[in-house]
Amino acid sequence: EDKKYFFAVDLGATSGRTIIGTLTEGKIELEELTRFDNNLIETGGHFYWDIYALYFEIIKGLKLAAQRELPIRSIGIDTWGVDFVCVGKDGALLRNPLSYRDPHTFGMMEDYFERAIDKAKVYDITGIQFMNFNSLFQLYAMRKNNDSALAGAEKILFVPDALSYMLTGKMVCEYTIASTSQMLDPRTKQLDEQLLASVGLSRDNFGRMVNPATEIGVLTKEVQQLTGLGAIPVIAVAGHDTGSAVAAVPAKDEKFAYLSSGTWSLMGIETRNAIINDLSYERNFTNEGGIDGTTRFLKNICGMWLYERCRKEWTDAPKSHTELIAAAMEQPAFQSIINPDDPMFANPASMVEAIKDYCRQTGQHVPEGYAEICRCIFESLALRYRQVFNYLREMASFPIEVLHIIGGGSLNAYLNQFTANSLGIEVLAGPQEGTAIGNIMLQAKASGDVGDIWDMRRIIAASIELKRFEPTDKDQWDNAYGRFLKIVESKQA
Ligand code: LFR
Repeated sequence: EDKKYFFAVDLGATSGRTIIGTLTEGKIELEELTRFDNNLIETGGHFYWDIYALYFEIIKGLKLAAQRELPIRSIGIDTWGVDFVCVGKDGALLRNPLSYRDPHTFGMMEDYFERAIDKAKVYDITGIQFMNFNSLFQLYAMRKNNDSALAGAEKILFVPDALSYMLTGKMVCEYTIASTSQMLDPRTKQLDEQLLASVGLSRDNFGRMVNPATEIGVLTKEVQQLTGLGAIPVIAVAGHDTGSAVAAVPAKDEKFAYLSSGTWSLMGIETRNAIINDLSYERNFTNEGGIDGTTRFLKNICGMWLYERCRKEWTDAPKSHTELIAAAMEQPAFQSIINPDDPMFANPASMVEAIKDYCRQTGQHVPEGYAEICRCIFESLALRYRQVFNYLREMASFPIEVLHIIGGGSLNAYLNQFTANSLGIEVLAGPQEGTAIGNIMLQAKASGDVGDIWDMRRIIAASIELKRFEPTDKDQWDNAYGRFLKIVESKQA
C-alpha cells in the first residue's frame, strides 16, 4: 500500500513534541515520537527560551525516526508566535531568544506610539491586535535597552525559521509567523518598510519571504550525520502554530468559528480578507496570515496558561488532569469569577496568589485549594469566551453556526460543555493534535499529496471522530455572565 510519512515538530510555550504523520488512502494518522518540556529560563532579570535545547530535542526525534527506518518525506516545524533569534554576520545565533513573557516590553507600546508611529496607523497597516510582546515592541524595547544581540544582528529569524535554519543552513521568513510580528502588511503580504525602519531594520534583515508549503532546503551534512537521515527536505509549514491548527479545523463549510485551545485560547473565524475597521480596532482583534490566502480574524484569550501555572504550584493536587478536573466539578458553581485576561495573570510570581488577590480585590469568595481554583479558572474561561464570541458575531459577515474546539484543551469535556452552555452554540471538539495535523498536511501539500485547505479538511474529518456538545443550563450561565461583566468593569474602573 502507498503510505507517506512526514515528520512534524510542534513547539508550544510549555511543551513540545515530535510526531510522525502517515497519510494513507485519504486518511491521516499520527504517532507521537517524543514529548518534552519547553521551559522559560529566568536569568539576569530576563526570561529566555533555550533554542539549543529545542534543537537538541528535534535531533533526538529525528534520530528515532532514522533508527526505525521510517521513509520520511519531509520535516516541518511550527511554534508559538512573535519571538525571534538574532543572527550575526558570521551566521551564528546571538544568544538565546527572549521570551514574549519577558517584562521588558511592559509600557513599551505606549512609548512607541508616542515617539515612533501612531497607534491607529500601526493597526491600519498591520491589522494586528495590540499585545505588548509583539515583535515590533520587543525590537523597540531591545533598541532602547541597547541590546547587544540586536546591535550585532545581520538577520532576524522567527523561532520556527531559526530552527529550520539550524537544520538546513537556509534562512527564510515564513509568511504566517511573520504576520504575528505586527510588522507585516496583510494587503501586500510583505514586511512594511516604515514599521521596520522604526526599529532600525529593513527587509534585508530578514530571510527570503516564503509561503506555507515551500521547501526551505535539505538537512545539512552535519544534521545528516547527527541523525542518520539522508538529505531530507525541510518544508516551511504554517510556522505559526495557530496557522497550522486552524488549517486543520475539520469544518465542512465556511460558517464556523474556532477555538484553538492550548496555553493560549485563540478564538476567531477564517476570512478571505483582513477585517480592519473601527470596531476591530476598538475590540483589539487580529488579522493573522493563514494558508491559501486566508486570514485568521481572532482574539487571543489567556487559555490553559492559568491552569498550567497553578498545576506547577499545587503540591497536593492529583497528577492526572481527569482526577483534578473531576475534583473541581464537585465544587459549587460560580463561587468566584475572574477575567483570565487581566494583566495580573500575564506572568505573576505565583498564579495561585494572583487568582486569590483578584477575588479579594473584587469582593468575592476567595477560592481555597486546587479544586476551587480549578473550577474558578474553567468557568471564568467559558465566560470570557462568550464575551469574545459576542464580539465575533458583531463583526462576522456570515452567521456562525458551530464552534470547533481543537488542540490539547479540546480534551477537557467539562470545559467544552461549559463553553457550549456559555455561548449557547453547538460545540464540536477535536482533533486534539490539530497543530501537528496542520503541519503535516502542509508538508503533504508541498509534496503534492493533498490539494487546497478544503481538501485537507475533508481528509482530517474522515480520519477522526469529533465529540459533540449541546448547550444546556441557559439561565444559570446568563446570570453568571452578567456577574462576569460587572466584575470585569469594576476591576477596570
Ligand atoms: C499560541 C500562540 C499565539 C500567539 C502566542 C504568543 O501558541 O502562537 O497565537 O499569540 O502563542 O506567541
